[in-house]
Amino acid sequence: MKRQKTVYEAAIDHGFTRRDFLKMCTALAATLGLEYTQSDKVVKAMETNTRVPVIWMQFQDCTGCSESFIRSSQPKTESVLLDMISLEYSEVLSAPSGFQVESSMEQVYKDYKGEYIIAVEGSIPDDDSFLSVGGKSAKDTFIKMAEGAKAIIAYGSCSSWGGVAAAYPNPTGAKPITAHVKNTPVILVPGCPPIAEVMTGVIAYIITFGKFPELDHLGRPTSFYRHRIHDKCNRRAYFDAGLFVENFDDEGAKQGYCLYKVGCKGPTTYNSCAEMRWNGGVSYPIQSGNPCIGCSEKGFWDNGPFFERRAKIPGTQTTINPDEVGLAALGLTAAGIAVHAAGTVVKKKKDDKRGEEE
Ligand code: FSX
Ligand code: SF4
Ligand code: F3S
Repeated sequence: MKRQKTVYEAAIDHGFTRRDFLKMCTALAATLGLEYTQSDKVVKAMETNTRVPVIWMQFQDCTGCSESFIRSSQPKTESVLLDMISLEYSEVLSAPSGFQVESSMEQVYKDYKGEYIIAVEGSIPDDDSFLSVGGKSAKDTFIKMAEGAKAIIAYGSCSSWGGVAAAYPNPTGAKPITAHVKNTPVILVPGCPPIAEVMTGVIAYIITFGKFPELDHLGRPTSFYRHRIHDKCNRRAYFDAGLFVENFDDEGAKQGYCLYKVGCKGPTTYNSCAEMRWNGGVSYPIQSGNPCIGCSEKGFWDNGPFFERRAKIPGTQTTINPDEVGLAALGLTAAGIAVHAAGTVVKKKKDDKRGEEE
């Protein structure tokens, strides 16, 4: 088996100083949710761990996941791509193309069997005639590469759940990649696309610690998917006060009121948008005036219609009625909060149940 450079060696080769390297490790420790004092763990790992060969496969997708990934601000994409991993195959980022790049995939399979990681975006069609890459069935290539991989990262809602291609009537018979994986561990990083820093954070964690971060019952990293958008939403005070946008151009919209009545799915969507935000922390859909459409949830394309108020929060049977909660604003504050709190308890129970059912 060929030896890859350590992350530290690669960083020095790419012109980093020791000081730059230590700074990178401290920042990375913060992204991984470690205490400042634990950054020496990251330094040690980066000095000894060799770069991991990565094969980035694309199936039925829109390339939005790659587009998101290359915009990561912490860890910076270039540091992930140049120092932590050795990206051996990517339709978007590899310099070679055609048979040349297809043969590098074959080479990785031979040289690093059991060691390489596969990152996947896109779903896989049941019928081979819908997708071939390099003249071969994409499904067969994936199955073979998956068997030789150490781990698989499913980036995006398409590879995690089926995504847009699997939306009704699912003409290609699209399935999530887990339908074709037998024994290799898979981590799901859903979102259409996922947040850049979540994407790089997950891969950085795996490379630093040589294992997956803690996963929830659906296989998603808990550190990024443990909260509903609604739990951390910047408009949440308006929900609790019963102040809602009724139409996109009304006074409530100008005031930044809650978007529940114009279809927000934040109450049933698990993702880090409200905490981490997008584009290096600048904003996220709700902050920018658009309801959450639940893009990280299973089957979200069919969970519509988008932008229409939901009679009740689906899948949870929560009995919160925004009109009743609205009474809180007229003086029934305590009662309103009680209604809401009860709703949240019900939601929590149902969520726990949801996990058992799925
Ligand atoms: Fe799917 Fe990735 Fe949506 Fe696109 O490629 S998760 S369609 S944003 O980006 O696979
Ligand atoms: Fe935020 Fe949507 Fe919840 Fe309103 S319903 S508080 S906009 S997540
Ligand atoms: Fe998607 Fe909702 Fe975040 S639509 S990007 S999960 S706010």
